[in-house]
Amino acid sequence: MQSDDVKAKLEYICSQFRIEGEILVYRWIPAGHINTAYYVAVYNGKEIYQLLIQRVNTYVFRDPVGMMKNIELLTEHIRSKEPTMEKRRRLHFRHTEARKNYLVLRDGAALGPNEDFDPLDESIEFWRVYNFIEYSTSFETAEGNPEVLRMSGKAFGKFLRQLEDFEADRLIESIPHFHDTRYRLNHFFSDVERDELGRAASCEEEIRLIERYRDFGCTLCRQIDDGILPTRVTHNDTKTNNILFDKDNLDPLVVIDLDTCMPGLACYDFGDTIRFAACTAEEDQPEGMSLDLGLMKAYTEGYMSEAGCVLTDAEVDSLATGAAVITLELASRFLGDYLIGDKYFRIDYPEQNLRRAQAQLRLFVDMMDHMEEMQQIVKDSAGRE
Ligand code: ADP
Ligand code: GN1
Ligand code: MG
Repeated sequence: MQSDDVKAKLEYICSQFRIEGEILVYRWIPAGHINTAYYVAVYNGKEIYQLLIQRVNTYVFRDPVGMMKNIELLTEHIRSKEPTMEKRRRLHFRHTEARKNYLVLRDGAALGPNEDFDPLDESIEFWRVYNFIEYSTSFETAEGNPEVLRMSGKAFGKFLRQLEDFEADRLIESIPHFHDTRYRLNHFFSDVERDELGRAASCEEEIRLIERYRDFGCTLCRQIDDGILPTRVTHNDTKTNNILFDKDNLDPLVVIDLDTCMPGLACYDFGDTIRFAACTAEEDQPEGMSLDLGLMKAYTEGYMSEAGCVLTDAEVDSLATGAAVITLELASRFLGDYLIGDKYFRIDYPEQNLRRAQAQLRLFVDMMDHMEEMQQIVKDSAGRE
């Protein structure tokens, strides 16, 4: 889109959300692989409003209305735990005239409040608007800083605790089978079999590695089947760029990107931050990628200080395995997307999904090589016999 078109579209969206005034500044926020976010500052002659305006990816989220209902319920629940919470510690969604916390456009024009739409229709756009959290930062990598991990552990540990008493059946599954690793791996191998773009030959080594660990990848699914691991409301996308921290002192202000909150495993939430931030390279950088046990220790200590009182013994025992399994699962998702032509994850260059998969596989192998040390870190931080 041309920049004038973007500004005009953002202005139209603001008007639909009953936000009056002129847009002083706007900029695209390049973080995240799924949605498209803009920072927008609006001046109404008296005050400046800072907003986050986001287009939800409806190829990924096929029931965006149900997902927005989930987010409303979750943010209300979290607010009810801390009613005096300052504004910059909570997400507050704007509503349209029809009192919806989202806006659907078809060919650029607003749909009526009860008009149906097909999320896969390319003329459809699904938008939402919420408060931009000022003076905050988030981390694309932890830059080797254990404090970033410790504070992230606290943030996601507290998030788990705050949702402990939330009745999971009030939520829809915003992405069915999201962290069902057995399903993910089956899906991956059927994409390999179809090989619709003839790309499988260029990544045989990676496919073989995933095949070798296919059974290990199903470990936690079996533990759910056997009633060993409970499911609970989890975030399911616990990267450090999904926490907003105070710019000065790393105080975690708010956990964001609640799109994937639904019933899941605590160990996947734990493990996903380890995968993303307790490592030595970026997500698409296989060169030099390994696990950083020092950063993992900092995260585990922070996480346990908040979530330790909630987790069962079996959940504690599953944390280190969760890190390895979620890393393998994501490798299969990146590689699967590469095989089908990069339809799911946004890419900045042609082979990015392949490189992302290679980096995750390196990290996975390194985690498997250090599994005992990882388990020891969890044991020490949990302080349980
Ligand atoms: P995605 O699903 O694409 O990852 P996010 O909701 O995580 O989208 O938003 C992308 C990025 O935008 C975040 O990583 C964060 O840097 C920034 N961001 C999102 N929400 C806010 C907010 N309310 N205030 C400030 N920055 C935000
Ligand atoms: C996506 O949207 P974002 O960038 O926070 C993905 C996660 C992956 C992650 C890998 C809805 O998260 O599952 O772990 O990329 N989100 C969705 O970086 O699929
Ligand atoms: Mg995000």
